[in-house]
Amino acid sequence: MRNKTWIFTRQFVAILVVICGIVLFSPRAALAHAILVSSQPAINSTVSGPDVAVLLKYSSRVDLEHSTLTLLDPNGKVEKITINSEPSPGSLSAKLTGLVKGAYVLRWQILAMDGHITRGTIPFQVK
Ligand SMILES: [Cu+2]
Repeated sequence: MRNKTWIFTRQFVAILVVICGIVLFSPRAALAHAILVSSQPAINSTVSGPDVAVLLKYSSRVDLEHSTLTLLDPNGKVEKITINSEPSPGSLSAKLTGLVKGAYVLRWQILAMDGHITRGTIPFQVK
């Protein structure tokens, strides 16, 4: 009973099984929310001013439009920092300018592609 419809159906089922397998097993990382993997400046590090480059790397892709960076300066003033770009998927960059000597806290809040928001803080010193 090998007519054309039967062969087509078998191929269709085979393709379906392959697609399901790819969806279920391959992009595990893409389903997780974003965790900070590395940061520049590093947490609790001391860096030179007045300009400090920021590079944050996450464990999954992030939605830049719904992600924010703020900087708490030594005087207690909070400033919103513009996110410049996504140098590679899951990372973001920004530039801090005109920093004086003292203690700062960079706060990040990001939206991962799975719809989860994560946030954290990066305290650092400018010498
Ligand atoms: Cu998540």
